[in-house]
Amino acid sequence: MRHNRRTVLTGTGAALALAASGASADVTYDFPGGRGARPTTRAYPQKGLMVLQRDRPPLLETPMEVFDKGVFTPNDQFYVRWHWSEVPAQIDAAAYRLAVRGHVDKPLSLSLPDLMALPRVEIAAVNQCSGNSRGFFEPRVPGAQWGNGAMGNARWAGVRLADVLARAGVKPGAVQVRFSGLDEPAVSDGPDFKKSLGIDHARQPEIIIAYAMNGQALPLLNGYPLRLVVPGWYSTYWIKTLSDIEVLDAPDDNFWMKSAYLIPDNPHADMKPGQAGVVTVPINRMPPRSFITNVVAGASLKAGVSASLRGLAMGGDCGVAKVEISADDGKSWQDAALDRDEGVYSFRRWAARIIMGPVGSAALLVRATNTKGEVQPATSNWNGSGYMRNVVERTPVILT
Ligand SMILES: Nc1nc2c(c(=O)[nH]1)N[C@H]1C(S)=C(S)[C@@H](COP(=O)(O)O)O[C@H]1N2
Ligand SMILES: [Mo]
Repeated sequence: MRHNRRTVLTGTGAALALAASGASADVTYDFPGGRGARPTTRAYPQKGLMVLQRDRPPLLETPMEVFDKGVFTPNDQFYVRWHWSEVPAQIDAAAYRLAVRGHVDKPLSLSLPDLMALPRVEIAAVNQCSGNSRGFFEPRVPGAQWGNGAMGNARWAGVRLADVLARAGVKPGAVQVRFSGLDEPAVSDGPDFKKSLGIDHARQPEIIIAYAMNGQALPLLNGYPLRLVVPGWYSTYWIKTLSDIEVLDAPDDNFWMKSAYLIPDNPHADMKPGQAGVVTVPINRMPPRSFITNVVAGASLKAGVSASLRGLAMGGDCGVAKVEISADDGKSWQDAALDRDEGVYSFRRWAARIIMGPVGSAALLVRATNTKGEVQPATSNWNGSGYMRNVVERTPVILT
């Protein structure tokens, strides 16, 4: 089912020109081994100031200071990631159809009004790229060298995937549901971007086909008019410009499930560089993470007095139970106060006052524990694809 495909985003042309002119670095990530300088851009449609990671396809990162402003990430600074450069440039909403087909009783072709006639549900959820924070891995790994801004939190509104599947009538023997959108491979033999979820997972009530994000239609670059939202799971499954849902009666062995987005099959997706015989599985649920958002690396703070810290935490695929901070590089920990709970899949804001140590260099740490009792590790995981980075974040500061 292919329709509504157009190319060349007007704004992308402008961004290409900016990149080609060799725009100077506007942000510098503290990546091991350097190479962290990046330009910022305002050249993309429906987007404000973004960090430009790549222009074709557009990979735009949310500047870190945005995360200090609120628990939800504004649509115009929400990060953007596509695999193929032929991204949909305009959508004819009146002609848009979502196909539901495969191992079903009654294949469907749903217009946007058809879809919106189903019960509306809302859920706050973190959308995080599997490769978020990849630039911090040591040794360095190939792939987009993201800082920590390939994540965002939004209130998504739409309809339950389960309701749509029920309308089509899933036949006995279904094992997975496969999703794809309007974007196309740049080369004709490239594999179309498709991802699948197990049938039982696909029927969970939190999985929605979203038509709104923070109370507005999705920005085109974030998947207008429809995207899948899979709360608690990495965003590789959150298919944008969702146009095709296919119920499968055999496991999906397409490239993006069988060969890409695989992680070592252990709780932290961890392995040693060069390690042989590592068993892999498709990436799936997210672990807890937390960040200090009001102090940047290298900042000067006053020694011996208390300082206010605040930031964000996420539980992964469950809620945040606890956030702790340390002003002495992890020797002692203190609980932070958790802000309003927007739902288990949302970011959770936290705040604390903590006494700074004596004059000199120091490190501020933050760690989250989720409601399953999982806590962030003191040392980072590592894997060759740079997925699922997780470690207690450390912010070096100078006390004066
Ligand atoms: N149609 C389509 N959906 C997609 C992708 C894509 O390339 N095409 N990339 C996925 C990946 S890997 C990520 S990280 C998220 C990024 O979502 P965002 O651009 O809205 O932040 O989209 C997901 N959905
Ligand atoms: Mo991603």
